[in-house]
Amino acid sequence: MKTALITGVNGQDGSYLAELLLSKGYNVWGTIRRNSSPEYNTTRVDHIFNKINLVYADLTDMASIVSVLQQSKPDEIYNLGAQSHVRVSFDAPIYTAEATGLGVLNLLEAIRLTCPKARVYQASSSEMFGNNIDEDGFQRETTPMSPVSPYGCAKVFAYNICNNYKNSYNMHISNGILFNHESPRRGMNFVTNKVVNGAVKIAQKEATELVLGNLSASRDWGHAKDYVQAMWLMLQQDEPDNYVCATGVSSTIQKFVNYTFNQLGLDPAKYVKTSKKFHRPEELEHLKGDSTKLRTKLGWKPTYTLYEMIDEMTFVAANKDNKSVDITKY
Ligand code: NAP
Ligand code: F7E
Repeated sequence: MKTALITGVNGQDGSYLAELLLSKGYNVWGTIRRNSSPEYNTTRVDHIFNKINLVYADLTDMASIVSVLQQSKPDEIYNLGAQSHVRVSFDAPIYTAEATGLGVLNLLEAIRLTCPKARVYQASSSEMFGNNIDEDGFQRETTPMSPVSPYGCAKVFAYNICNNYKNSYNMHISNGILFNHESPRRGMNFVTNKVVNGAVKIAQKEATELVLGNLSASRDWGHAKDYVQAMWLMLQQDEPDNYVCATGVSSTIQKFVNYTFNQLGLDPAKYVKTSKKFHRPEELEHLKGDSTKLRTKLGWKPTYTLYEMIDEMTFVAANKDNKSVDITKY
């Protein structure tokens, strides 16, 4: 039986990855952080709470990372922990750099000192490309990186230090350069789940409008369930490598909004407003990923279309008790 450690196990991806690894017979460990409302510490993993080992640890606290590595003795480490919100990274840039950037160096040093043979997955991001686009309209592993947010800058540092540790110390470290991926478990302050939950609330007559930011940006959205498969595949290879994971299909936020509202029988023009409050100081306008390397070398392919994913997110939003969530706050 293999042992895996997932940092940020109570995040969107951490929870799907934990399910996947349990289904493959892994002994799963995961890190969580202290929250002043403890009922929110494990919300995404409550259904598998008794099947995984949960430990308090923080990437900014190297002693806690060494401790969890010593306890779990992992064969595979999936580093998903991060301050992952791009807009928030402008509000808290130093913390973002510490957790999302330097935190990775803390982790790598701790691994090098305690379990250097473990295989490591680093959650890299399409946000690292910034506004660079290849001539054919795609971003891929070779596209230059010029990030346009503190989050993107921190991820570039993490990406580079992972490559540096791989080459310097012969460690098995792979970067997955993942494009946006969503699900019913997506945080409500990311645009997809904000739109879905906002539209459902309007359809259920609990809200009268939805206020968004830039509607002209486009994103390549996949489903988190498909993307955690790619993470696992990367660590099953004899050689570590870096891979883009994306659907290759890009849509604007406006198109996402139109489809979601129309499916609920609503005219978005009547309800959707925009505010500068939700714009970023610098915007990443277009993302569309070419994942040929991942598809041809590792046999990965997405199973969800964007519209199937929106339908699933809408179904879940419409069938839960949404009343406590005031999405106008995000
Ligand atoms: P998420 O839902 O925001 O989850 C992030 C997790 O990291 C949470 O469990 C969070 O804990 C934890 N965390 C935050 N700060 C931490 C720290 N200092 N030390 C340890 N853990 C910390 O993000 P996600 O969507 O699952 O994404 C997973 C990873 O992939 C992240 O690294 C993200 O940057 C990266 N990524 C995501 C996407 C995407 O589209 N989803 C695309 C590319 C890359 P709390 O709940 O306590 O805050
Ligand atoms: O924004 C626009 C916004 O916050 C998507 C993270 O997982 O993916 C994610 O980062 C787009 C942007 O995701 C609102 O300006 C309009 O153009 O859902 P988002 P993101 O910034 O792309 C990357 C790959 C990651 O690595 C990150 O961790 O939507 N937008 N109106 C809005 N965005 C938000 N959040 N809220 C709005 O009201």
